[in-house]
Amino acid sequence: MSEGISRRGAIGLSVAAGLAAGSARAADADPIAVVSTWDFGKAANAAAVARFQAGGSALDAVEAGARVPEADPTNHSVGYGGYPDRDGHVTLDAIIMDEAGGVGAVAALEDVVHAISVARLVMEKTPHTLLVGEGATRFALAQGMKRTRLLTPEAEKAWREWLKTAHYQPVANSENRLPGPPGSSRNHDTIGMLARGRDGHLAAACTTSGMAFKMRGRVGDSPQAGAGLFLEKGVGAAASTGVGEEVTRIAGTARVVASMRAGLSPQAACEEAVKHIAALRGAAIKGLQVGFLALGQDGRVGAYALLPGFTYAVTRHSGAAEVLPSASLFA
Ligand code: SD4
Repeated sequence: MSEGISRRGAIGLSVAAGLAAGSARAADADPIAVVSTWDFGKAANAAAVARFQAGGSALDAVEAGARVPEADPTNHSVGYGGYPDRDGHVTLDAIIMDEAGGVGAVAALEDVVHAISVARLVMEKTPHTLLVGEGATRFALAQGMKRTRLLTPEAEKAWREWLKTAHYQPVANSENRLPGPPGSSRNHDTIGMLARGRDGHLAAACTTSGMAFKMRGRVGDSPQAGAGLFLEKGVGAAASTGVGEEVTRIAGTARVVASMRAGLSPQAACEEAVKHIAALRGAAIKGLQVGFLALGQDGRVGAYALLPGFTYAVTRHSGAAEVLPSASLFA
């Protein structure tokens, strides 16, 4: 009997959801396809949307998008051209997630450019969710990926300059400090990317070389499910950027998604997580940046940061794109 009641309830709900989705579709013939962190997310989003338009899945789209900054030698905190750790090794962190609980990640990966593709292979070809260091590189090479020296002459020069003082201090919004024209940033950072197909299917990816001049072996939030990236079918997805330790402490993106599951909008969920970090850490986070970006199952977007300066790129299925400033807790 109770089974019958709940089944009727479920049918009622799905009809209501179907009607709501129908009117939302009519109101929005060109829904948001991809959102990603920072100004340079726009170029990555374009590649993701091209993949959607070619018939690719949301997972294909985020992989294609994340590969754009990975391959860009002028981008100093993702992939090729990333700034090294304090010992001069470029080490990459990446994660990809799908709706079926699929998670693949790599941490401290060396000598392979496309960490996001290695992460996808971890998800699809192994029984594991995360491979690190030498084992991750060996796996990537065994899967046919090319060995590449990731330390570019420019990144090596910056590292040698840094060695003179060896002062480690994360700089807020270094991602968007462009000495050249937009798109030629010297210090781009992590890309977190959340995609939603026209069919409503979600996928998410994050890839980074982490904090410049980090301790050897340091892994940030980015490749950790629930810290730098999280996705839950029927709820939405979230990505983070900034000082990864502050995100990891609170399982930041798992928290954002849990808030959305509890009924908060993507915007309110990002705000709640940022405020929680501030309340928890007080003076310890002075001058540090953390930003969250969220995409609801219904296509709504939220973003919020500790400090001004966090930006995110929003691209629709038609390819129409904009870069928006996130609101922040502190001025
Ligand atoms: C990390 N969260 O490794 C990354 C870095 C980042 O914007 O996102 N910077 O801590």
